[in-house]
Amino acid sequence: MITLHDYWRSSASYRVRIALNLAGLDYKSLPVDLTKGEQTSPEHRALNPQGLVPVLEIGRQKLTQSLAIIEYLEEVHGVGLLPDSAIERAHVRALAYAVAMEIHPVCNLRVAKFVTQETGGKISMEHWMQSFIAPGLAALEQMVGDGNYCHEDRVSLADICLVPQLYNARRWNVDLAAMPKLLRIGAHLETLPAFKLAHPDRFQ
Ligand SMILES: N[C@@H](CCC(=O)N[C@@H](CS)C(=O)NCC(=O)O)C(=O)O
Repeated sequence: MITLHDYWRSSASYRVRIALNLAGLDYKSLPVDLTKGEQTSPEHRALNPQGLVPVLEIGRQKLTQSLAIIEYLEEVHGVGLLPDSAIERAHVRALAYAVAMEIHPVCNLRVAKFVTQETGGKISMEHWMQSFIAPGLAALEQMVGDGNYCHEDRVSLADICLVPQLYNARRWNVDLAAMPKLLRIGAHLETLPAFKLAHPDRFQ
């Protein structure tokens, strides 16, 4: 039995949903409502002391941190999300980290809320999000390949990070017009069943 504690709009949860689908694993989604602060409840902190989603329960194991979870799935189920050569793996990880370790943490709910509250609303949530997502994705635009995937011709860890970040960018009305490569890759990935099945609209 595999259980994913997630939230429909959470990018990190969305990544893990895609990876579970790519691995062909059945799982049950247990929603943690971030808008109600359920991630800080004692029950959730018992699963993840960081008070974050996602948490993946596999039997008695509790896994946290989306990229660690995805690499676990990769190692155990051989999904093929990382290229064979060390240099290419480093590149794919760099693309993934550009999203997951640069853009995403600054735009986390608790960070954005703190800024809005501490500035008495002078910095709006949307302005904050746009200020970090737009330049972060503009940099990524220069790092990805010219095809239908972030790297070469197959789904990688980088694609799993890109699609949720594009979804999030649209949510905050980020202007993506100057990022044709990311838009093309995103449009292609969204046609793939593993990505479609993981879409937030299906978990709302
Ligand atoms: N680095 C973590 C980030 C997890 C994370 O930031 N989750 C967000 C949702 S995308 C969350 O639970 N936020 C709750 C909050 O900020 O209070 C991962 O990749 O799993």
